[in-house]
Amino acid sequence: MGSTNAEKPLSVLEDALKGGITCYQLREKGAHALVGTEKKAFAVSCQRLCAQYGVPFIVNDDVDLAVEIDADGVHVGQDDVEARFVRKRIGTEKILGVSVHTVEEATKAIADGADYVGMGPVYPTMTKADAKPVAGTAVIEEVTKVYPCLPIVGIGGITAENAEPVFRAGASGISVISAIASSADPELAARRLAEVSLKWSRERELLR
Ligand code: 3NM
Repeated sequence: MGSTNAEKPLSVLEDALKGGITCYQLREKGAHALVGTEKKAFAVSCQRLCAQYGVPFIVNDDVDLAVEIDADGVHVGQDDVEARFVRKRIGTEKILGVSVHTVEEATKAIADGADYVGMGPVYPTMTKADAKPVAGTAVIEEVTKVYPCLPIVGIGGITAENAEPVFRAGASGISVISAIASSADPELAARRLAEVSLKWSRERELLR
């Protein structure tokens, strides 16, 4: 059997870092997910790599692990431990991200102390088995109108080619898995995504 990207996640991460990703979230889920000491060792390896590139390292869902290894932040979904408890646990210096799908959930996330919200799936995705129905960009636009200063990161099926409407709707960033991890050239894929993202952050500055 040939080596696939899925078998070399650390080298994919390093390529992505070289390509210019600005934040990394460890999301160790699914049938073959690492657990226990293996998960911790892998997390620490990812954390060290991110530190070398000055990129924040965030842990999805596993608050105990994040605290244990002193990660830069935690991201939780609506079905995970409540964001306000996470904020209490990690303190004010760490990054807290919350997945939201409505203005009401965004309101609660802000009250709970979220630094940013993740919104998706914007487009169809094969990556998350229990993803909600495709939401498009309308709800990002809606949340942006109510909370113009809230950083929103779009997720779900996003590529460099279809990212523009996500930024147009008001997202400050995009979050991807397969666009980088399933690419034949993860560094180039990350570079293209970083370029699109940079273009839009400049555009936003000009609109201010
Ligand atoms: N969360 P890809 S969609 C992890 O809608 C995740 O909250 C989603 O992977 C959400 O970039 C998703 O490969 C999968 O589509 C994103």
